[in-house]
Amino acid sequence: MRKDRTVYLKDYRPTDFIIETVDLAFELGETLTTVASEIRMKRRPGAGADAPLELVGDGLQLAGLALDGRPLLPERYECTSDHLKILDLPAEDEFTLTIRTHINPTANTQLLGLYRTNGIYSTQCEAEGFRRITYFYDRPDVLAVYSVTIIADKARNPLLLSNGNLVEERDLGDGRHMAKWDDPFRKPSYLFALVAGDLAMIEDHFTTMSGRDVTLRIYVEHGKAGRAGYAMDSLKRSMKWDEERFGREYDLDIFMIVAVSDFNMGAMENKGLNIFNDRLILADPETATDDDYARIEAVVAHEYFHNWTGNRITCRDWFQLSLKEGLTVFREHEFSADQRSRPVVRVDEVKFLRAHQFPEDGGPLAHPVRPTQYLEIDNFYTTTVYEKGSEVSRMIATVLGEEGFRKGLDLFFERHDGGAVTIEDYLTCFEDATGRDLSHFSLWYHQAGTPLIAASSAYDEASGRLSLTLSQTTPPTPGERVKKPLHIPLRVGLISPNGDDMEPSSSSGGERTGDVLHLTDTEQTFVFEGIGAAPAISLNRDFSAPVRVRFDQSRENRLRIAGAESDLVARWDTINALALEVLSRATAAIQAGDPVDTDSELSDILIATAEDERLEPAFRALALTLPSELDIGREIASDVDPEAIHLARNAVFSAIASSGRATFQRLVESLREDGPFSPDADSAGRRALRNAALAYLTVADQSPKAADDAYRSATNMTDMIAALRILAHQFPDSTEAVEALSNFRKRFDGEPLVLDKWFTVQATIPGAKTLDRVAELMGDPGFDEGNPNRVRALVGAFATGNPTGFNRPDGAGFRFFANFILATDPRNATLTARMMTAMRSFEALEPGRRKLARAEIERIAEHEDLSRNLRDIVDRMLKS
Ligand code: B3K
Ligand code: ZN
Repeated sequence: MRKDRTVYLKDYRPTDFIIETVDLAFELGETLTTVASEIRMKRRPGAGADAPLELVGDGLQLAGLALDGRPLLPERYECTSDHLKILDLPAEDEFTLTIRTHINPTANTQLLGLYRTNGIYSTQCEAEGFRRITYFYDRPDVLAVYSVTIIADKARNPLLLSNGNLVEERDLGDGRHMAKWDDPFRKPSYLFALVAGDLAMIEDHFTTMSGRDVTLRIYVEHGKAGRAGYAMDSLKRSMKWDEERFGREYDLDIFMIVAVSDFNMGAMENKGLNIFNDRLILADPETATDDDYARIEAVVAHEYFHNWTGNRITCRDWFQLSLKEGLTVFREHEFSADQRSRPVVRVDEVKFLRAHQFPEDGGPLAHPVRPTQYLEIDNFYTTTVYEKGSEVSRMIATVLGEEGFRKGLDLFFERHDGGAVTIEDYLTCFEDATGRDLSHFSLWYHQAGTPLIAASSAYDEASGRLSLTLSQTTPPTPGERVKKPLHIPLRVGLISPNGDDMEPSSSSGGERTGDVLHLTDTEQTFVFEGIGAAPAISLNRDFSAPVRVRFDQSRENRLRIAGAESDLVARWDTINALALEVLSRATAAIQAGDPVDTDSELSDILIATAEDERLEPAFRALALTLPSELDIGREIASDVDPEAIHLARNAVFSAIASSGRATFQRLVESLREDGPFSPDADSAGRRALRNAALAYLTVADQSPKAADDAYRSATNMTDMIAALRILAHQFPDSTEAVEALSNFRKRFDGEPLVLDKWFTVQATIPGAKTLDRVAELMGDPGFDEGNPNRVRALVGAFATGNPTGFNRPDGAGFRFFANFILATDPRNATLTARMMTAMRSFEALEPGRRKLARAEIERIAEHEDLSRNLRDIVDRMLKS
């Protein structure tokens, strides 16, 4: 029997001892690092006088233990690699505990705790990595002031970094040197960081709103400093924006970012010393795409914003994770919207939420934004906690209005600075600041599942009255069958026959604030008076609530929204929904062996939108981009046949390509890149539109020529990879594709981040043959199975971005993937557990594939020695 280690929210209780200060001393050695941790602590008033001190470890080796400087006798403590229990501690007085541990950073392939790869020592402690360094109260509600001394060989590690301010630096005369860092801000252990090694650096400065000078440094591999400029620029803009928008000022004298190449996720907000995956720092026009630039800007901002939402105010326990992550994603989204085009940024967020969070919420891994139990907290860094959590904060802002939201957040910062708090504490601030009762609203944090809103309307011309009936249901999720109605703020637009917005003279049936309808019951009918003509009704403008909407409005009304809606998010959404309908119907026709109706009305809207110069290019590109095969699969939702979807999408795509050929050619020619590259959003939008048109043009011509020309003449990575993708995906066997792929490989040899794009382009070539290619690419000298970026770019992209290849009807894709997961799990469990979620929607597949997929998941589950991370995911996937 495996031991059940499930952690429950209801079991939360504070620690028996309070930690005041922690002095850490690291003697860095590649295979043997000694950590001395001197913890000043005292018994918490009210804790039992004889309660023992219980600290956690993970795979540790104890090398010494002393109380107030005197070694502890073995009968006073119990110690295993993951537990240290000390008895007979003073009832009242303060005492100092000194713990020495031995760790091996080179053997640490999990990339959690302190690890050394590529000659660089770095750390990742969130959520539970600090316990891989020393025995500690490794939980977010234990806040302490840290000082860190690092000793290491000077030639190999000229750089010694930790949190806070550098207070001492000294040569030790024996080839080693030391540095001491003090962080004056109390923090939890998950925000601890250390970096040592030899890196290049760029430096800049920022003057805060109160006039303090902050030194900004970004450390990268030697030779890459020229690619850190955009990240630095993003950092300065983030600092400024947070002052202006939320009144938040930076608090230390120095802010550092280190880019490392082996990193399990995107980045980490350690106090004063952010550590980043290098793909989210390094960018120049020749190696990074517009999407890379946008991601870098967003993640640099996100980690910086954590300094207030996460670091100054942290979580009481990990169940509150969305308190920092949801809110910080919301701040990041608002930043991106202010830096770029607001509607385009919002559409991208909606696409992401639907592609990742909705399936999570509708599948076996569904959980509330604030879960109540977990087996492995690392598996809860999910799109539900992050992105849905952000949408919940956005809805609070919609319910309270911008001013009310700001007041509530100001109160949150004032009241809880320096604290470790809960989501209830967060909500109470908004209630106290505005007087609004959010108790019903708070259900968004506790109930899982994506609500479905069904709408119907009736208009009476004689009275000018419009009735809109809205009902809500939330499908059952694991462990929660019965759902309650939520408070859903829905923005609504009424659009007149000539395309203008219509204002009702009055309304009834429920609360309405401006254009927001507050749906709070299972069913409500809102009645609007003074409506002069039959309106088209645009529901959930700006995607004001993370819900699905079913509204069988006339096609005529929907075309009106698609052509004239002033809210561009809703306009895009309607165009996208029309496309999804056509594509789903086409798929059914393919399955039935019937002719496909490619729908000329859809082509007309797409082409007209692409041509409409009143709209910004980035929006036109979004409208022109057909839903992906994965999007169509999610729309169909059950008995999904990826092959039929692929054929259907190609048929519709070709029809649009032929009817719009002239438009596409014009766009490709007129949007040709001239002048020096600029990563700004407008320029990126033009490139996006041109590349979307290029994909259609090559299909219309049934020739790779235009893409081949584009590949050869590309002057930046965005255009180059777009052309390469068209060649490889649409003409995989052409000489042009083969040559371009080999040219790209040679040209970017020694550029791992660029080769990742080359891996991904090939891993996502549709069709059964791609599996062999993926297996072969794992032997490419540029592939490294120990590097998470490489693994995600090749194997991850195959599993998540290649529906026909991965879901091969013979199950070979699943088998290959399961073998890979089993082989990689012992090396890096965070990575395998995360990758495994690629199969979470297997129940939606048609019966043949579903059975094969299940068999592979079961084969994984049968292994006794899976990591806890992977065990948790596969068991939950099979349980429902
Ligand atoms: N807080 C980190 C994520 C840590 C993930 C641990 N498994 C990055 C972020 O969300 O900003
Ligand atoms: Zn975050």
